Amino acid sequence: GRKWTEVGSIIPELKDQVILTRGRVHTIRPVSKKMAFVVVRERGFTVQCVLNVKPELVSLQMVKFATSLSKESIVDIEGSVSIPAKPITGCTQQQVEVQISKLYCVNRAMPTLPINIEDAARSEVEIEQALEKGEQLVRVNQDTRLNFRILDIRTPANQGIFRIQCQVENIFRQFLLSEGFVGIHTPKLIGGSSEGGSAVFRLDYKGQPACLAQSPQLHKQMAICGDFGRVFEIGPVFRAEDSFTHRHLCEFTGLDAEMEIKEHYSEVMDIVGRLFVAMFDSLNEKCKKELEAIGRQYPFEPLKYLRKTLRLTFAEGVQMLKEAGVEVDPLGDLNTESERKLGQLVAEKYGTEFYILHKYPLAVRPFYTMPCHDNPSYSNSFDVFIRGEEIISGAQRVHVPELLEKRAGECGIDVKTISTYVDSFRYGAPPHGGFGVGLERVVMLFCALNNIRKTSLFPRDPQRIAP
Ligand code: ATP
Ligand code: AMO
Repeated sequence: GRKWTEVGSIIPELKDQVILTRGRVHTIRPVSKKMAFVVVRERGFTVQCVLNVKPELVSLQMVKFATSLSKESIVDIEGSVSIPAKPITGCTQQQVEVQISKLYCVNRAMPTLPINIEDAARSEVEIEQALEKGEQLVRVNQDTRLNFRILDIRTPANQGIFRIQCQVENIFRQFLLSEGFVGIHTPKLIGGSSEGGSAVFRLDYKGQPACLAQSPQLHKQMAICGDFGRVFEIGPVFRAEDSFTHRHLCEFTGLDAEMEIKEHYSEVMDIVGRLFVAMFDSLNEKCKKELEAIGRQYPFEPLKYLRKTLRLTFAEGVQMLKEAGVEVDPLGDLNTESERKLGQLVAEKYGTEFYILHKYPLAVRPFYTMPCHDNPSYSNSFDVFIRGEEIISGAQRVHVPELLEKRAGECGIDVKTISTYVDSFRYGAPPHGGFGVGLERVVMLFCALNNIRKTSLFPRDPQRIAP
């Protein structure tokens, strides 16, 4: 086969070489009957290509044909690489141009698309400025973007977001494998709710009541009872959320881990801290282009984090809030607003936007959470925050069946619905703990985005089950 060059790889070093590339028609600008510019885009990268009759590279018909092509059509282009007099500001490949010798349309897009990619890729700031100048443009709203998601995800920022998502998953897997964790898969069709209570999708399982798993919680713990020592899972999680927020989905991707604990639940927090520092380092190093693309469309600020992850107790957090004039119930949960506020206070005081808050009040944690041995009003549990929003919940678990039954009862759970789970602790169970990460939240918050729908390829929320 012939050698193909990706648009993102067309660089000044290729000067005078004839290359072959495939991409989409991003824009077409006819200059005269004899000349036209075609910006070709491939996966977020753009290059300016020139059709010019003068050096007799192409015919008049070719120029006419090219200017009739619809945006987003797929074209093959053969041409030589040249260096423009001035950088091409609108393109990612600013220092090069391609002098077209052949152009072939591989597949035509319909002439009028529901979303203009150029408009969809513009930054909010740019849009405001353009509107002030009285420019005609179509502001692409979130619903339109999601309705025509396959067009929306062609923008450079979106291409970046989903490559970052892939890297988050990759680092999660690689890091845990290197720490002796085993990847597992647990059932998503289960007999009872795994997190207790509400927000569960119920369904009929061949005449038996069943649920879509709200987490792999019960089965990842059972895997520990089955002697895997340390396990992780990457899989879908279902939550029948009632309300429409910027950070809740009805289906998301859970990154879960569970491990034996030798002495203290801090062993779990230690893994979390090191895992995420490794992840952020890797994202900053390996996803520079992706972060730049996101920064061109959204107001991105790099995440501030410390080499050694900060841990504060819930009580310390409550105290910090109190000193800042925010009263919260010391034995209740933090609401979204106080979590945000605490995030700001921590960033000011400690210079980090990533931290762990631990020893939560027992009353606000799920039934399987281990109470603190020295003060049963609190629990061996933690949440982890990025920029003041939760990305992880974790805890040591109750591994004593009698206590587990008691706690389930106190939390209003019918023990019969989870009897096989409770029974798995009757055959000898090691102390253990773990955590669950929301993948879409990590990407949303690392990239400083304001809505979780931006980090889900085809989001499912209380109002959306298509596309
Ligand atoms: P977790 O389930 O681990 O707590 P989460 O981020 O989904 O993760 P929630 O338990 O749903 O958190 O809620 C934490 C806090 O966020 C609640 O105390 C509540 O104040 C706020 N919150 C949760 N859901 C909503 C919602 N739908 N609308 C507004 N605020 C909400
Ligand atoms: P939790 O319910 O806190 O804990 O969920 C773990 C993490 O998943 C993310 N998350 C969500 N993301 C998008 N949409 C939602 N509706 C949503 N709900 C939660 C958050 C949250 O931190 N079994 C425990 C984990 C454990 O203890 O191991 C659990 O499910 O980032």
